[in-house]
Parts: sequence; structure tokens; C-alpha cells
Amino acid sequence: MTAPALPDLGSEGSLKTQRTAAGADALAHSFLDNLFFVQGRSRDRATYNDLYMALAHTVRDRLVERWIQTVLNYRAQDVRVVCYLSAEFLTGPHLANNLINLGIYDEAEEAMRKLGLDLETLIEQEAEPGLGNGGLGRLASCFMDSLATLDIPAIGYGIRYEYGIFDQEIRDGWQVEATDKWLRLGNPWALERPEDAFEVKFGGRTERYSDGSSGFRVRWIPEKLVRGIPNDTPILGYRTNTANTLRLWSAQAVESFNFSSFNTGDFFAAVRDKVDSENISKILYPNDEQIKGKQLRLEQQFFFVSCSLQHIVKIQKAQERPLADLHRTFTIQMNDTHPAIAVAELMRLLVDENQMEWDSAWHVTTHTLSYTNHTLLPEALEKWPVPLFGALLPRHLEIIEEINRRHLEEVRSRFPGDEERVHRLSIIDESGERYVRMAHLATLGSHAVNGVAALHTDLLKTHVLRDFYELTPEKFSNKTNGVTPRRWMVLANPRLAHLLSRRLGHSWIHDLEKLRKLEPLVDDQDFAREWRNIKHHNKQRLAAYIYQTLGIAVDPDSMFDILVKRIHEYKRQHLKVLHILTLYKRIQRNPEIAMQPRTFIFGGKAAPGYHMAKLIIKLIHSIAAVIHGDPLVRDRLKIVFLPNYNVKLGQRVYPAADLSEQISLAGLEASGTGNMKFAMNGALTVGTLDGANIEIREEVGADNFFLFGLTAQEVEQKKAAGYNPRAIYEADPHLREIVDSLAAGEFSHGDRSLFEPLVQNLLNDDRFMLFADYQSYIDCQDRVGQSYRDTDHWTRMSILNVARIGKFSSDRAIRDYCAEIWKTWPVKIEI
Ligand code: F58
Repeated sequence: MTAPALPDLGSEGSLKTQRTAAGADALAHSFLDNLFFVQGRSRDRATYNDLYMALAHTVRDRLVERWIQTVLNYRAQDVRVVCYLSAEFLTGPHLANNLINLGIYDEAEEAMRKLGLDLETLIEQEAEPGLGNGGLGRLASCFMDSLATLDIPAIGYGIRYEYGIFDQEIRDGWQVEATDKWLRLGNPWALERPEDAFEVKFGGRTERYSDGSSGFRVRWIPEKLVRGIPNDTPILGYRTNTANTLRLWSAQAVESFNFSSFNTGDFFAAVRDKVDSENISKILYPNDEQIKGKQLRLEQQFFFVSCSLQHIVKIQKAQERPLADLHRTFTIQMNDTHPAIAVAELMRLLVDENQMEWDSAWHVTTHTLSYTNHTLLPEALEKWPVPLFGALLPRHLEIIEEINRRHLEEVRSRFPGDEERVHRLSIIDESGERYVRMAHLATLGSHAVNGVAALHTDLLKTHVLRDFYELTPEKFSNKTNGVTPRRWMVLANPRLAHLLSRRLGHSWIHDLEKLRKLEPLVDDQDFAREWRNIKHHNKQRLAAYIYQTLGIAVDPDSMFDILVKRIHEYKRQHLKVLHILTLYKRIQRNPEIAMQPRTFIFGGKAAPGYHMAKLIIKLIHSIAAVIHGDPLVRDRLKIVFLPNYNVKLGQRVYPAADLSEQISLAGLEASGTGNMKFAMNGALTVGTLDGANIEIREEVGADNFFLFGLTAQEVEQKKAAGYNPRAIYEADPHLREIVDSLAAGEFSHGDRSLFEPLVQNLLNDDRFMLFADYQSYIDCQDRVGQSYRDTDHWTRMSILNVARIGKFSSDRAIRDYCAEIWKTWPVKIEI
């Protein structure tokens, strides 16, 4: 039976006021209303979670109007929409961010105070949506914030993992993983939209058929169907009406039961099919070498890409625009190669499902898609075994083979006789077992390819994608990363934000270059004192957290020397350990030695299967235990490992840092974004010439940055000449002493085997060249220690770091993408 035509329900005008008013009294009223009617709780029985939920709904009500208006506006006008495809969005908690962007933080605080509640406590209740591993996922979320703030029409597409990045616990110094049940108490921010679901095909076979007119076409007869359900979260810009959508797909079985199994009486087989389908969005893969060959991972990628592209095509048709103009309405950014299957899926949707000719479809595809690379590590470049790929996506393999055939034909005509080049440029790696190289597919299927910092882009052009650069240099450009000052300054460091606004006005919050106006204040003693007081307050706050969670008392007057990021050998957390051990040995040798007291703070997760990274975590805990047990040193050197480092913890950590450790081996960190978050909170950087460190140093000035280590070029030369770490070890008595002490079991209760893998690795291979950079790092840290004692000078450097950090706002990054890749423009939303 068809439903009757919908009646005209009139406009929302009359519904608006009660749920959207912004004053403290209105907020308090809505809060109590939501507690009762939405959360279904009486005041006397309410838990903290109930109170958090009531406040979240109160805030969401104030987003909805802008959100609906944004969508209506985009429909009505001739707009160009950015679609950001990313397997990860590490959003961080929403409540406080939304209060800030709505401009009602103070009012909400007052409203809660009037009810006898503390806003911060409620904010703390929110579970972290850990839908990302680290920098790449967090970048996607900073970009969503900036897109909305700049009024750029945009949709973020990804996966709503039921379990996000694992929770890290520490037992006896070892990392132990626990599942992240972030949805346990519900998620008030997302709306499920089952009516807007799409079906995704998997497996099966293809078949040719004649369409009667233009010849043969191909049809894909899948073995399995899965439904993608959208979960939409509004992403509001800062003090603007634009609320874009973050659409995360969750997988659902198409039928509750597989009826053929059910009818044959195999009840469990029927249920297993359902469970298998729904597994697709169950869990986020922790970055891990073991991802290779994991079919479920490829299923996840295809699942969210297919749903997203089907949605895009549906919008285009609903607007009655031709698919041949898809690239005029939409620009689709692939965040690394995880969504690279989009190249083949868009071709399939156009050619197979919409009967477009191949050449036109290829034109539309390549003009719609663009690709950002985030890694230079060869082992992190995605490739899929051809048999696995073909079994799961038989039609896509055919399409890729056809794309490749045409591509290689062109290569051969441009470089006759150069079969080596043909092999290097092929989408299919044929050097042994056959693989689909996803970075090649993404590059070929895009009109723009970018790296995320100047050095990284150069290295892409000269190494990783060199042959593609020679083929189509015009595709390549750099887009240095940025981070949002709303979350990483206003929210994380409210005292600093207040000081800045008092002196500069508020405009710096969406125009970060305005911080330059701080420069004249560097010699203002009152300002410098306020600056130091804020840092001290933030350090006290972190110290209190450390004491509460770990029972370790740290001195806020010591230097907070911080290294937080994923644990990886190339990031060289163990180089930091070598520094700490060097200081320890100095004190042991000379107990009277003058030394700047330091608190070394580490945080970061190791991939569950990455043994060396887990051993580094154990090493940090082991040296902490020995050093804290030694009365001679324990007041000068403190070591803290913060378990379960995530966005929430980052917000506590960056504002409290004196020193930011960015010590990767040059040429390996694509950009880094933590480096930016530290510097914009007034920490000084000790770092190598790697990733965005180089540009940060250029901006803040070489005098305000502690540089050490080999350059990327020197790394390459040294490797080519035959790097010998053991020779460095043998020539340096201090290095020898600490390495020997590790090998002798001094930090492992005499157990010589525990750290042997690490020691042997450094002596015999040292792929990340810790020994080569060791002396330079120690010398540099000695300069850091000296500088810190000159408080006035340190404060001056700290202020200059903030004053000159404007370039690293994600607003700048998004403006660059808009101007040079997306060719989009802002659309103001009127309410
Ligand atoms: C990071 N990549 C880069 N990958 O390492 C970092 O230099 C850069 O600043 C950042 O991207 C943003 O451009 C990164 O975080 C991942 O987490 C992958 C997720 C999927 C599995 C493999 C790792």
C-alpha cells in the first residue's frame, strides 16, 4: 500500500525558541527538560552519565537547526561539495568543542553552576570516540572542523567502528590491550538514518551481456550483500551557522537470516552469515604490519567507499544533474590509500550501473578524485594479493586490469623500450607473488596527489612516487598539515586563550596569523609573568592528574619534557631513553653535578603485534623503576608513562609541556601534527629536520628551536656508504656504558635476556640510526637544559613560538586544498 501524500506541516518557526535559546537560564531549563523527557530520569536518581546525556542533548538541540539549514542550503544552491573519504576520524569528545563553537561555553558553565553542577565534571564523562589510530585520523577531524568554520560545504565519510582503538592498560610495565566499548552508554551526537541505507556487494563472479544498442556490458553477480546504515554527526564550525555532516557507515546483514540455510535447518549457519556481515564495522585495525592480507580490512575499505559513492551518485541524480558533471558538483579526497578502491568503484558505478562510456567515466573519475599520501615507510604502502582481491571484488579487479592496460600502453609509447619503467609504474606488482598496489591506483585515478609537509612531498617526488612524478608532474603538490586552534588551544588551554583574547581580541581563533601581534609583547615583563603563571598552572593540573592516576608525585617546577605519539621505532622513543640513561649515569658518576631537574613524560600505544614497540614500553617502565628507587637521582629525574594516550589526554598534556620531543629519523615522519599542538601551547621543540619540524623551525626562527641530528640526505648517504652502528658504540665510552648496562640487566633485575632483542638490534642493524644521532641529541639536550635555567629567555622563546605558529592552523591547510585542489568556495548559511 502506498502512503498518502505528505501534508504541508508548516515551517519550524514556532518550535524553535524553547530548544534553541542560548542564555544560562534557558540552558538550565532545557537541561532539566532533557533529563526528564529524553533521558527519562528523575533528578534524585540521575547518575553522572544521565547528567552528561541531558547536557549533550541540550547542546545537540542547538546544533540541529543549523545542521538542517546547512543541508537545505546546499540542496537549494549551486554548491560544490568536498567529500572527505577516510577510514579514520579521531574526533575526540564533542561536548566541550560544540559549546565553544556555539559560543555558549560560559553560559553552560553558569547554567550548571546554578544547578550545583560542575561543567568540567560533566565534560569528563564523555567517552572518547577512538575511531582512529593517530595522526591520520586526527587530521581528518581537524579538517572537518576547519571546513565547517570556513563555511565550505563538506561531508566526511568513514566507518562507525563498534570498537575503536583498543584501551591500553599497563601491567608490570607491559602494554595490555582491552576492547574499547565507546558506545556502551550510548552516543547522543549521532543520528542513525536507516532510510538512507545502501547495499554493498561482495564476491561472486561477473558476466557479459549485450545491452542491445552499444554492445557488451558487464554485470556483477555477487555472492553476498551487506547493508550500510548511515550514522550522521553534525560538525559545527566556530561561530558560524555551518554544520556539516560526518557520515559513518555501520554494517548490517541484509536479511536477518540466510533463508536457504534456515530452510535446510542449519540455524547456526544462518546466524553466522548475519554475524559475518556485521563484523565489517566491528573493529578498527590498529596499525600493524599484520594488516597485510587481512580480508576483513579490504572488506571495510570497500564497504565504506561503496556506500559513500552510492550516496554521492544518488545526490547528483536527485538534483537532476548529469553524471557526466559529477566532478563539477563533488570533489572527493582520499585520505591515504585506504579509500583508493574508490577509483575502481566509481568507474564501475558509472560504466556498469549507469552505462557511461569508458573514456567519459575515466574523465569524470580522475577529475573527481584526489589523493593524500601520509607515509614514506615502504612497509606501510598498501598492497593486496591479487587472488584475495579478485575473490572479494572480481569486477574491480577486471576494471583495474583495464585501467592498467591503458596506462601501460601510454607509458610504453612515451618511453619506448623502457620495460623496467613499465614494471615500476604498473598497478600490479609482478615481481613475485602478484599484488595490487593501492598507491599506484590512487595516483593514477586522481587529478591531484599531495604530501603533508614540504620535505615529505619532495621525497614522494624523488623516491616513493618518482616514476609517477616523471609521468605527470603537474598532479603533484604539497599541502602542509595543520591542526585546529579551537580544540588544541581554546578548549585545551582556556587560560592561554583568555590571555591572548584579552591582548589581541578574539580574531586569532579563526585567523591564527593574528598571533603575530604578540611579538611586540615579548619584552613586556607583566605579560611574561602571566605567560609563565599559565604554564605553571597547566603543569600543576597535569601533575595532579598524574598523582591521581599513577600515584607518582612530580614537581611542577621541574622541566616537563614530553614525548607523546604512537610507539614506533622510527619515532625513536628509545633515543629518548638513551638520553635519560646518559643523565642517570652522569649523576651516578658525579652526585654533585648541577642538572636541571626534569620530568620525562611518555604516552602512546604500540600496535598489539609490534613486539619491539611493546618492549620499548617495558623499557621505559623498567628504567623508571630503577631511577625512582635511587635516592641520589629521584628528585632530579622523574619518568612517567601515561597509559592510554588519546585525544582527551592530549588536551591535558600539550598545554603543560615545556619541551616537545620530535625526534624521528629524518626522512621518515611524513609531517607530524603533535609538533604543532605543542608549539601553539608554548612548548619549545627539540627535533630533527623531519616532516613539518623543518617548516616549524623556519616559522618560529632557528634561535627558538633546538635542532639536532642528520638530515634526510645525510641519512641516505650514510646508508649508501654502509652504516655501522657497532663502530659508533665502540668509539663512544658513554654510549657503550649505557648500552652495556641494558645488556647486563641493570634495569631488568639482572635478566640479560629481556632487552637483548633491542640491544642486538641497535648494535647490528639500527635501521633508525639512533647511534648516529646520539651525540648530537645529547649535546642538544645539554643546550636545552642550560637555556631552561634562563627563565626570561625561555619565556621569550615560548612566546615567539606561539606568535609565529599561525601557518599550522588547519584553516590555512584547508584554504590551500580549496584553492589548489578542490576549487571550492564558501557558502554562508543564513538562519
Ligand atoms: C600519520 N600517519 C603520519 N597513519 O605518520 C604523520 O607524520 C602525519 O602527520 C599524519 O599521518 C597526518 O598526515 C598515520 O597516522 C596511520 O595511523 C595509519 C592508519 C591505518 C593503518 C596504518 C597506519
